[in-house]
Order: sequence, then C-alpha cells, then structure tokens
Amino acid sequence: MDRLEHLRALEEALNGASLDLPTPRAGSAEQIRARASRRLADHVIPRLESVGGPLLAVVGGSTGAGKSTIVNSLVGAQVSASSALRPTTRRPLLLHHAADGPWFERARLLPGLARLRAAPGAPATTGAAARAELEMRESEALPEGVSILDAPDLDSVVDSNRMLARGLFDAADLWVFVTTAARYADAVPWEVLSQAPGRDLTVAVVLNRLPRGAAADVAADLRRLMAGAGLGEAPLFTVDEQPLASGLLPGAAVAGLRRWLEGIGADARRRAEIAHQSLTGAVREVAASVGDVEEALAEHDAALAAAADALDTQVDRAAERVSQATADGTLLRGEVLARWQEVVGAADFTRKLGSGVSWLRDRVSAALRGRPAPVRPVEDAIEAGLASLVREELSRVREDAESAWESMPAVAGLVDAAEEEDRASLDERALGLTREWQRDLLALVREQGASRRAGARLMAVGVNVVGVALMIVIFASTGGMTGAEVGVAGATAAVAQRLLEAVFGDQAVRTMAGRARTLLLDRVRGVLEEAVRPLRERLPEPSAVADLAGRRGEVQDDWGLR
Ligand SMILES: Nc1nc2c(ncn2[C@@H]2O[C@H](COP(=O)(O)OP(=O)(O)OP(=O)(O)O)[C@@H](O)[C@H]2O)c(=O)[nH]1
Ligand SMILES: [Mg+2]
Repeated sequence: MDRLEHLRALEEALNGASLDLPTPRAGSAEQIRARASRRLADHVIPRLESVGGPLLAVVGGSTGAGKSTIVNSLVGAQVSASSALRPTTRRPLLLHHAADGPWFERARLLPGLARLRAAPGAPATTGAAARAELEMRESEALPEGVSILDAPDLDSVVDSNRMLARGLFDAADLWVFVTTAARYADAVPWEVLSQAPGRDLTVAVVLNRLPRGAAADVAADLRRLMAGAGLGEAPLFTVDEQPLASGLLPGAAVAGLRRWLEGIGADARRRAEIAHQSLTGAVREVAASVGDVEEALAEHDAALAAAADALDTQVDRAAERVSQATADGTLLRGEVLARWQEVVGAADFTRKLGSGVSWLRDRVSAALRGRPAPVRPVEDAIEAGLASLVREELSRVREDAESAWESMPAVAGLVDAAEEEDRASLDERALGLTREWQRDLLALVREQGASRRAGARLMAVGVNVVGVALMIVIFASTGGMTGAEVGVAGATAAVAQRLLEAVFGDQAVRTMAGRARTLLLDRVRGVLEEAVRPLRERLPEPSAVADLAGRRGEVQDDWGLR
C-alpha cells in the first residue's frame, strides 16, 4: 500500500476506534481522536489525492479584529460581510484565483463543509450558523497558487464558530493571524498561534487598528510576544487605524500583506515547500495524537476486561456456594428426610438393610403398592429445596454483580441501563433447572440400568425411587456426612447409598453420582451466567487498539516519523 492508502486506513481505524466507557481519559481522548480523524479528512488526504493545488492561507483571529475587512481590502471588494455585530463571520469564505478553480472542484478539501458557490459580483452574506458551509468565490485580485479563507473567530462565544475556526486552521498551509492594538495579547488566539512552529507552519501576523503615535511601541511589544512563541521569523504587517471607504481600507494599508502573498504565489518551489511542510507537520501531529488515543483505548479495554472479570468472579462465587450447599447436607432437611423415610420405611430400616436387596425391594415395592406414588413427595421436596437455593443465588449473583460494577466508575453507569428480570421469571428459571436436572438424573439411572442384571433390580425398586436415592447421595456426599458424626441426614443418605449400591454396585454409583453432580453444576453455572447476561450485554466491544497502532506505524514509517 502507498502513503495515501495507509493514511486512509489510519483514518478508517480512527473512525472505528470506540471509546464507549467513561474512563478517565475517554473525554479528552475522544476529542483528540475526532480532531486527528478530521485533519486527515479535511487536509492531509485531499492534499495527497490532488497534489499541486493552491496553498490555503487561513485568515484567523479574534472577533472584530478586522479579518473580513482585511480580506475585503485585499481583493478590493466587499465579498465578506463585516459589521459591528460580534461575531459577524459564521460561514467561512474561500477566495481563489480563477485558474485554481478546477483544482478546488476536484479536491475534497474540508469535505464536511457544503460548498456554496457565489458569483464574483454577488453581495456578501454572513451565512446561517445552522449548516456547515463553505462559500467559494473567484477573485482576480488574488495571485494564482494562493487562496485565502476568511474564517470565523477563533475564540468565539459561539461554540460552532470556535470549532469551525480551529478546524480551518488545522487545514491551513499558511496562517494569516489578524489582531489589533487592543487585543494582541489575548490568551486564546496565542494558544492557537503558538502551535504553528511545532507544525512548521508559515505564519504572517497583521496588527490592525494601530492608533497613531502608539504604533512603534505596540508593534515592538507584539514582536517580543511573537519571538517568545517561536514566531520571531514571521512577517508582521501593521495597519494604522483609519476611516474605511465603503467598508474597505485603502490598498496601501494592506499592500505589505498582498506583496507577501504574491511573493509566495510567484515562487513555485517555495509553494511546494510550504505545502510539504504543512502536510508533514499535520501527519506528525496526527500520528502523535493517535498514540494518545491508543493509550486511552488500552485503558478502555482494561476497564472492559475488569468489568467482565467482575461478572465471572460473581458467577464463580455463586456457583461455589451452590456447589457447597448441594454437597453438605443442607438440602437434606426436614421435608426431604421425612418423605424419604416414608419411602424406605421407618428408622429401623437401616438396621435391616443388611439382609440385602431382596428385602429392600420387597419393602420398597410394598410401599409403592401401599401408597400410589410415595416417591413423588420426596421428589417435590427435593425440587423445592434445590429450586429455592438456586433462586436465591440467581438474585444474589445479579445483586453482587451490580454492586461490583457500581464500584467501577467505567461501568457504573451501565447498571441502570441493564434490563431487570422479574421475580416470576427467576422462579421459573430456578424451577426449570431443577426439573431438567431431575430428568438428567432419570436418564442416567436408566442408562446405568441398561445391563440385564441392574435392569431387573432397577425395575424392582423403581426408576424414580432410585433417582431420588441418587439425589440424596449427591446432596450428602462430600460434606462431612460420614463416620461417627452421621446424624439423621447421614443415616438417611447411607440408606440411599446402600440402595444404589445394591442395584448398581458401588463403582457404578460413584461414577453416576459424579456425573449427576457435574450435570447439576453445569446447569447451575448456565443459569447464573444467564442472570448476569443483561449486564454483560451492556458491555461494548473491545476497541481495535492493535489495529490502530498498526496503522499508525505504517504511516510513521512512510513519513520517516519513527
Ligand atoms: N475604522 C476602522 N474600522 C475597522 C477596521 N477594521 C475593522 N473595522 C470595523 O470593525 C468591525 C469588525 O470588523 P470585521 O472585519 O467584521 O471583523 P472580523 O475580524 O471579521 O470579525 P468576525 O467576523 O466577527 O470574527 C467592523 O465594523 C469593521 O468595519 C479599520 O481598520 N478601521
Ligand atoms: Mg469576519
């Protein structure tokens, strides 16, 4: 790719660089990004696309300094509105020699401004502030090769004026800075003007409205300021205070400025040099700005990653809590135990378990015959316990995730925007999980009972009873439910364990319990993740910072800026 393509790619990368989170640098970085992108589009790219065009001399300064009056006087006609109202100029006016017209037709300089062509003799208008426009006019009074742009005021109270004026300065090859005896030390225009040397920009200063008598002193003071700002070499043109004739200064008052412009226009080599300097200066500054934007993007992406991590952490913690509570007997309380004991028959059942599976089968079958669906109440009790545990964690994980984000300034604002889930849907999700897992379990049991031997026993005891036994074993399994400490829950779990072992054998029971537990925890993770999903969805995409850095590197290489 060539220089131009690299610059276009950089512009595209800049336009795509999103700074969506309010990180500390986001605000300033967004402005830097917008300005860098605009400079490429307004000036650098169009200049490279259509080489050899006339220079653009932007006339800038404070409102009322007499910019429009100077421009009118240069061309000897009232082409730009000047008035006692501040600010007057809203719409920039570009004046060029007729011979340079075709270049301006071709080049897409300042593409954000709608072109408005005024006939050479048409009266001046100020333009509406609402639309970003650039008025173009031919003028035979200007030298070929140098165009002049009368800009809105640099330090305007009108935001759009100020932004526009700075954007125009960014697109300039030459700056003609107009100030007055009264205002030459104003801070704001100097802040802009002092950027010129760093950009190798060619500058001329016009000191307007010099009161007779004070001319020498004021001019000397201004020269001192200019030297301090690195503009000691720039020409200074002074214009005495004098009455205007039809709004214009006499030709002699602006003769120095005109000669300077004509000198540049007549010297093709100098013109090419000035154009090259302004271009290189702009590319250098843009590349440096892109570096700043990259830093902000890296900060943005780090904040993004931290926010995503915070969600992961809360999901992990909630999953861990569920994992604990489903393994330490917490779920084997009251209702579950009571109902399970009804299934396997009173407390003395444990004692008789030694007599083997046939007894157990008889006991359970009898129970099944005696009461139509004695296993159903245990299933319901387990379902209720598990569902309420999960339900609680679903609310909590969302709340914890929200408080984690609230303490992170970059994403605190996203919390309110995230969609809230109603209680009913959380209830439903928790219950849904429980039922799906119960189905998983029954499928596991059936699968395990596929062998002939186990199958017969499974049939005898009943798939649902075995399924319930499996749940009980899982809920009691790893948490201190063994040994001397065995309480009612432990004893009950032991019965379930024995029952399962009698049906499948102990190795198969271990495998099954392990698989069932994994299935449960996977499902739990799924619903927990779902609970924080509305937050996760609010997170913007990571920025393409690496891409931007790559594009900047290409441009820097092209321009020898590394
Ligand atoms: N007598 C006299 N009046 C001047 C001179 N220069 C400017 N003025 C007046 O000062 C006022 C402001 O001049 P403009 O040329 O509109 O000033 P500007 O810098 O273009 O101002 P904005 O467009 O608002 O940024 C107008 O009323 C001019 O007629 C001058 O040298 N002598
Ligand atoms: Mg003006």
